[in-house]
Amino acid sequence: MAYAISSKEIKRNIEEKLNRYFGVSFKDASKDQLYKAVSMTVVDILLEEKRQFNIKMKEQKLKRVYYLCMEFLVGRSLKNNLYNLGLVEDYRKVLANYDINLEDLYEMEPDAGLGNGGLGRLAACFMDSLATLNYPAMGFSLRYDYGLFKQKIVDGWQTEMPDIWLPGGEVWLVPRSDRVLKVRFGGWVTENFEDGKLKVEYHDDTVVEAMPYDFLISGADSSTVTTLRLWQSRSISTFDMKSFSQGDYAKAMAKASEAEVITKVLYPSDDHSQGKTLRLKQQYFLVSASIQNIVNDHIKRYGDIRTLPDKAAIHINDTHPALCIPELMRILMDDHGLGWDEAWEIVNKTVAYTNHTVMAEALETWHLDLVLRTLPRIYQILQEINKRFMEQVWKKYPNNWDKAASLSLIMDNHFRMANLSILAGHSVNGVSNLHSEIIKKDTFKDFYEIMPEKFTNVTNGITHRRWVYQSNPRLAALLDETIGHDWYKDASCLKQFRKYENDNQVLERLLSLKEENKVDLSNWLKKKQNVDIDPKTRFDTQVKRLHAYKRQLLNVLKIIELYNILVENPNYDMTPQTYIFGAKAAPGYYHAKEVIELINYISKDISMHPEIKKKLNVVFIEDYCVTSAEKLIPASEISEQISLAGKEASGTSNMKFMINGALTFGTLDGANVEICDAVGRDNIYIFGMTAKEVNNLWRSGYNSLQFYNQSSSLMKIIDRLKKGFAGKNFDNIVNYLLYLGPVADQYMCFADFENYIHVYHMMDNDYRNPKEFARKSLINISEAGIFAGDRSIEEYAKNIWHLEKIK
Ligand code: 26W
Repeated sequence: MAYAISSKEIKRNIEEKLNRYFGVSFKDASKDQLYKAVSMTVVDILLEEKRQFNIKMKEQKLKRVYYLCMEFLVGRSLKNNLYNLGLVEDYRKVLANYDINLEDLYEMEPDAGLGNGGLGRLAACFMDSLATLNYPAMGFSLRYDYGLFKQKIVDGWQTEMPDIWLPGGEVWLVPRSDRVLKVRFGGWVTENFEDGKLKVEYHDDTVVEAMPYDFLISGADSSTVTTLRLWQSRSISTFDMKSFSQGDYAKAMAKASEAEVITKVLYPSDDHSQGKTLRLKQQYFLVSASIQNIVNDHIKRYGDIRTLPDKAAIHINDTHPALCIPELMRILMDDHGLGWDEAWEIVNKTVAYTNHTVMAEALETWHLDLVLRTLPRIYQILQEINKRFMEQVWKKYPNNWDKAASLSLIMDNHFRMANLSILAGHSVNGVSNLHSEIIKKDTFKDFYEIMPEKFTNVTNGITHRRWVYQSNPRLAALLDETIGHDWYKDASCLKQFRKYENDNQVLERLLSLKEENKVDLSNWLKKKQNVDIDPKTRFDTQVKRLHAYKRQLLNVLKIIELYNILVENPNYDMTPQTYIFGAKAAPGYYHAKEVIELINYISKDISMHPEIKKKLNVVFIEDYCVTSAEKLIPASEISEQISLAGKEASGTSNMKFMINGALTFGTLDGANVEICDAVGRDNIYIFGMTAKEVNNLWRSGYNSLQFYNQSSSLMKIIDRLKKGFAGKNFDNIVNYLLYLGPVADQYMCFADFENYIHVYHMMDNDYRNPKEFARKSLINISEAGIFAGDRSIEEYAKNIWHLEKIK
């Protein structure tokens, strides 16, 4: 049901915003002003819905989930909100009267890029599902001034520019100066007992203000609005007047900037915990403000802190917000006078944790000294948690130093945040079946042994409304025509599409709509990067963060193999194909940047050889982000998901491609395994080692030369890398691939290469039969329903958070 508002009102509302904020009429307004004015009217609608929602919440007194995450990769909001409110056509008509195209206004909006990749986009998809399914929920994160950097490719090399999103993104943020809180850092603490009660005093600490901004997220056809509260850090004493009067301007500003820097910028790395003070401050700032907020609200609503677990589920999305555990302990004990055991039980019943990575270097740890200096009270509490836990462990496993070492919250003078999260919470989940098994049997096996009841799985999901309905309107229309519109709210209905797997007309439609999407993508790319791609070629896409474990390099090896074949034999009979890459590398990740450079140089080399380009093209999409994903995915035919088995926790772009009818070309890793189960081996291209085989090979010793010496293809590829592309050689990458050493290929590209090429030829063969390929594509769409975020959220709500829907 659409939100009830007349065209007249819409027009009047926009006019009023234009007039009030920009002093212009429809006629004179710039596109940017129009985008902002239109967005402001949408925010007003959301605020009205929010008000109604608050009234219902007050009456129904339901338990809520509070979703804590350092990242929310929201992307654009105007289009999404208009769709969710059912107001697209109404707004379109009003604007058309003034010759304004709604699509042009969408393009004015900067992405809210407050996340690195999968983790952050998942959080954003989940907000959509929570609102759509009418679950009481609130998200908490930081209001970074700069989101994930903008990527500029300069002579093939990634450079980073600040992502200045706020001038255009600010319209979505509702400042809440009525809810400002304070967060303390540094100094030292004393503990005294007064009248048998613990009294903790802080000395020489620095107090920073947390100013909330509410990002309102609408549900699809639902009156529920989910608030994503973003905290901004501010100095309390903004200005040191004395220093200023004495002419010391830098000092006058110093205090303020020290506070403000906390939420200045998102850390651009998702592969490495670097142990930086500022990052620790960011994490504590988020959790301290959020937990205070949660506790204050609870006391206001229910009066008794002891009932917190009945009314609040606190979810920590990966370990980044894990300090909410000692922070909640601190508030319960120091501010509310609870004893340790009572406080610990409340924490345990309230907190749940999702793990999103098993990569050792990404599992966060914090140096004890750093925590002591930055958060002295939190340090004491963490030490106490560990002491009590270790006593239990020692009792259970007397003199077993191995168990003690693997379970302890402290190792090598570092707090281990994953161990803390598992111990303190009541639930730990992985994000795909395979990943959850690896967590139990390998990564955290000693925890699983003593607390198996905590471990569970919730396979990731995506919001199919944004990723199909909004971004692939042609496919959405075909689905509506064939199976009706129910799939929009219930993705399991997509199964009905399977009925058409032998319907020639529907298969034709699928093929032609993909072609039209490919033409759209080609035009967009021409405009964006002045690059030509031929929509008549096969579009084969790999878009994700650049990481050695995701093996973009393996894809490149395949491309070089094809390149070599074409150089040797220009008449080689081959399906014309375009390889599309999009990837940002962490700024300090040199190898990843070299892979980006290699892709760009291959692309350049090919553009100098038109006879090759006709059959084999490579493009690198600069600055891959949510908005470019929305254009790329509906136009893709092959989805490359080729991580080394056992390394990708789930993947979520694999689901987005699948539901848009692309066929997965991948390893048995993360959610690929479940995609394979859903569509059957005939409708997916699986290659490479299983996770078990990977472990065996690694343990027995991977020697790249063994594979190299047996493969003339690999030899030629290495020769080509040495010779170079467009005049540049890639010796570092040769060394990486060939030799075991500090920069050797621990992700074993060579071991999977032969099978990758073998399966490539099978896929290519199938592709030559368009009808058959379209049938496989249809089956992928039909079976994608289980990868809807709505399904994931129903599982979290039922099994982990124990929520009821708002009536
Ligand atoms: C401390 C640095 C850091 C920052 C971010 C370490 C790890 C992260 C994230 C947890 C990495 C991440 O985004 N993981 C991805 O999460 C997705 C959602 O569950 C999964 O689909 C991906 O497989 C996983 O890589």
